[in-house]
Amino acid sequence: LQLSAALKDALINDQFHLVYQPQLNLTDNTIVGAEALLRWDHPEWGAISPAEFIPLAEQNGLIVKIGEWVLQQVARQQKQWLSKDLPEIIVAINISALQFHQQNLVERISKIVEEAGVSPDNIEIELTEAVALKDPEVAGKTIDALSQQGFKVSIDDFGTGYSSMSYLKRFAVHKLKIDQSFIKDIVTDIDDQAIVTAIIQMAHSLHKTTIAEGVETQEQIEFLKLKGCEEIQGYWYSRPLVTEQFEAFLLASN
Ligand code: G
Ligand code: G
Ligand code: MN
Ligand code: NA
Repeated sequence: LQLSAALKDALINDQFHLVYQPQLNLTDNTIVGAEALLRWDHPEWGAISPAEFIPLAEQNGLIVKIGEWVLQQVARQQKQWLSKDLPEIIVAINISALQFHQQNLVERISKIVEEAGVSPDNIEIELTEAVALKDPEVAGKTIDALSQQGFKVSIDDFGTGYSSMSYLKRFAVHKLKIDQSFIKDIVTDIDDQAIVTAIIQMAHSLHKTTIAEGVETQEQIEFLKLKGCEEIQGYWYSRPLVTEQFEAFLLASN
């Protein structure tokens, strides 16, 4: 309860910041994008994990304001990077269930991006399978509307939800993010190998790309390359970085 109450002050008192985890294209070894991840530094309690506070923010409804703050930060950041002549990249943000199912979501986030003066083309919206499938008909319309506005849409933690494969065919989803639980033991576990191979093949049949999450070793990369996975994200390439570090990373990788 204390934590939930403190969340209300966190936005006002500027206790949130974003870190950016770079994403690598395996085909040409260039940086393609980054995932923006939220961090909360409480003045007394220190760093609190989003795994802990996001569910609370979902419960008390603050996640909508927080999610809009995240998008605004990302869009402003991209505008700044462009004016500094840094390479243009796609930044992915996580959208929670409550925010996704909000009325006028598409208008609201389009407005935030427009006000920042950037194009939706460089913003990727990550939805979990649970979010996308809660009400597939409604979700499908929202996904298609986002896509029509120019946003990219990806399915996060793919493979962990109850996926009905038919929705993937119908929705304007661009990318599947293969959950890190399947990647962890991929070099030795033949079941994980089978699952990841199937996900990549299915994604390709449906004209979608794949990114593997939680990649930590070169051996994992070799397997993923062999199977045609396009992109990776994980500690092997980079941990999530604060803005200044990320800018340096961006410059160094070009
Ligand atoms: O970055 P980290 O591993 O600590 O993130 C833990 C969890 O919190 C992940 O599931 C991640 O998707 C989620 N998360 C991180 N940042 C955000 C955010 O800005 N919004 C939402 N809704 N979830 C986030
Ligand atoms: O649920 P989502 O995929 O949005 O969460 C991503 C989370 O995974 C972040 O909290 C991030 O810190 C974490 N993460 C990113 N790369 C790695 C990795 O290589 N290994 C592990 N164990 N965690 C990672
Ligand atoms: Mn994510
Ligand atoms: Na994930």
